[in-house]
Amino acid sequence: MKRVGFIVFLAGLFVLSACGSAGPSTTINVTLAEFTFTPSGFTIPAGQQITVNATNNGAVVHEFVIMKLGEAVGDDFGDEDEPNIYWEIEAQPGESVTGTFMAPADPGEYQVVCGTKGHYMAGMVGTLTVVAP
Ligand SMILES: [Cu+2]
Repeated sequence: MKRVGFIVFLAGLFVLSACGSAGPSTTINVTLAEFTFTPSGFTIPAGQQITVNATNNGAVVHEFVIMKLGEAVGDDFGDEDEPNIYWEIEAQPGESVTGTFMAPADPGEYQVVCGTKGHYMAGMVGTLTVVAP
C-alpha cells in the first residue's frame, strides 16, 4: 500500500508540473520524430519574439511549419500551402536547430505541421495557441 501511495504522489507532482508549463512562453522546445511533435501544443504571447529550439530525433528530415491564422493544410502538405506559411524551420536527422520569429499579433489557434512529404498525412500535426500578452 505504501508503494501505491508513492506512485499516486508522483502522479500528482506530474500533473502539477504539467499545469505549471501551460502558460504562454517565449521559448518553444520541441522534439521532432516519425511522425510526431513532442509536445504537440504550444502557447505563446502575441507580438513578442519567440525562440524555437527544435531537435530532430528521427531518421528523416522534419520541419516545424506554422500556418497563418485561419489556414489549414488539406489532404497533404503541398505547393498550394506554401503561401499560407507564417514561419518555418527545418532540422536534419540528429540535428538541433534554433530560430526566432515574431509571434503574430492576432490571438488564436495556428496549425503546426511538418512539411516533409507524407508527414502531415501520417499525423505530424500540432497546435500553436497565441494569447494576448
Ligand atoms: Cu516530419
